[in-house]
Amino acid sequence: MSNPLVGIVMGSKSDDATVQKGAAVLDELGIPYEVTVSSAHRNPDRTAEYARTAAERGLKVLIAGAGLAAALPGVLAAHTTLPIIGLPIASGALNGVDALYAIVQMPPGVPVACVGIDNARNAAVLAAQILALTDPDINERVVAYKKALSEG
Ligand code: RP5
Repeated sequence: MSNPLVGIVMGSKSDDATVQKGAAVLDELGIPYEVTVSSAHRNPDRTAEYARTAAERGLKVLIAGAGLAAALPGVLAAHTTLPIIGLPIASGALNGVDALYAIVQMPPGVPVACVGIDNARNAAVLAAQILALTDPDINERVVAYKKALSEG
């Protein structure tokens, strides 16, 4: 795969099955990506370093999947100005509602986008749409993807 444009980060290996549904969409759209497991709580230094170096490594947008007290998207956003797409993952007693609230309720000035619980596919499509703004080839593939949706 050529240089990754999308960085997919997840808080735990246990998030992988959900996150991979987004990776499959990026594959379908021919968008290079990298996948990393790094928890905001268990690996705070590594997670910050990942975000701090993401732009210089050529990444353009980050997808961050996490469950429970899902700090990962917000912590990444604290260390980079790249757009972050938060993906709340269903797990634990609150089944993803906790993660949804944690991700969506960022303080003013430090936003992260947020897709629905377990909706990794939408996280990938949104990432593709962001990349499509400046990449005509990706734009063409996104337009074709949307056209296929409209044709059912
Ligand atoms: C979060 O806690 C992870 O994103 C995961 O969704 C959840 C549970 O993690 P594990 O206990 O399965 O590692 O940090």
